[in-house]
Amino acid sequence: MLIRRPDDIAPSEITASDVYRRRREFVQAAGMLALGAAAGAFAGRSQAQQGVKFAGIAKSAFSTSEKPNTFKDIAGYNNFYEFGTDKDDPAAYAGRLRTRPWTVVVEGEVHKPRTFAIEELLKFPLEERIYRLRCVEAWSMVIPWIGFEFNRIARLVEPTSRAKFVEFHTAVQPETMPGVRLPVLEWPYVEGLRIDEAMHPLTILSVGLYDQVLPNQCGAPIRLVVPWKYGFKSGKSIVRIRFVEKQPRIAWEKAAPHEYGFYSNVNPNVDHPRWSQRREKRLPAFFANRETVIFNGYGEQVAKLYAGMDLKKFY
Ligand SMILES: Nc1nc2c(c(=O)[nH]1)N[C@H]1C(S)=C(S)[C@@H](COP(=O)(O)O)O[C@H]1N2
Ligand SMILES: [Mo]
Repeated sequence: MLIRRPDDIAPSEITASDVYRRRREFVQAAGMLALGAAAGAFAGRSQAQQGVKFAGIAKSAFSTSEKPNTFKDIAGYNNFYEFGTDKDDPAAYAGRLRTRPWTVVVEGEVHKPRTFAIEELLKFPLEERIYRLRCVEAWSMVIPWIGFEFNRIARLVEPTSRAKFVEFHTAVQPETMPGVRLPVLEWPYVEGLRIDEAMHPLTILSVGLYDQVLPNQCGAPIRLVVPWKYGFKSGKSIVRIRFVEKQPRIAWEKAAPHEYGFYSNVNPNVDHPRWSQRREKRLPAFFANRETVIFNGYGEQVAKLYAGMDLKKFY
């Protein structure tokens, strides 16, 4: 979801060579990192977790019965701008992400701030949650996540009465992420939820998919998943969670405030300024011929969170 896509920018504003140059800058940045990675030992270490398997994961009643996409689809077509803006950049470059040691700081308006090592988080009772994921760009997938409800963390840190929102800060590793050298978004990528949205049982932190640890390109070692909202609300590679009083300004809102709002609930009745949200392309399909459902089909569980709110205004 580039702020403006080449096809709707007048040729007078941007030339093919600009696009080519930006792409080349990115590839150069990535190439420089590859040399660094080959020279240092960290490349091997960073990949040590990839492919590690889980066993005996409980099934969740919150799963959809729709057929999940293949592992190849899910791990081969990604948005993770820290590794580049093309759909295949994350799979190509995120192998270098260092996922150990990894901690998640939980702080702000809480009685018991705490730093969790990823090893502790992996000991939470994990379940499989098969969810639809609908990107604001109008493609969708069905993904069998492994994870736990975010509210488990919240209960341990005990939010104060002033905690009205939750911020999710994602990792910035300039030495492994070629994308953060370019001003595509403000880094770190910060996302946020209202506290009742965060505490909702459908909101999970995911640590795996299918039977293995999250592939780096999907947000290893831990990422948020909020299935009734557009995909960009689901921040990847989370390092910091802050309970706050004021509604945060999120990464895409800062980049393009007329296009992306804080709530970003999936809604076929509220078009993106540059495209319709009526339909979606369910990968690997080529055409957007599937009707998009309000709240991505989770309305029965979540519509009550927005009772009395004008969803056209709070988009
Ligand atoms: N840190 C970070 N998180 C991110 C993004 C990103 O660029 N950086 N992209 C978002 C978008 S736009 C989508 S659609 C989902 C995609 O998740 P997936 O690649 O696992 O399907 O991740 C979201 N989380
Ligand atoms: Mo997205």
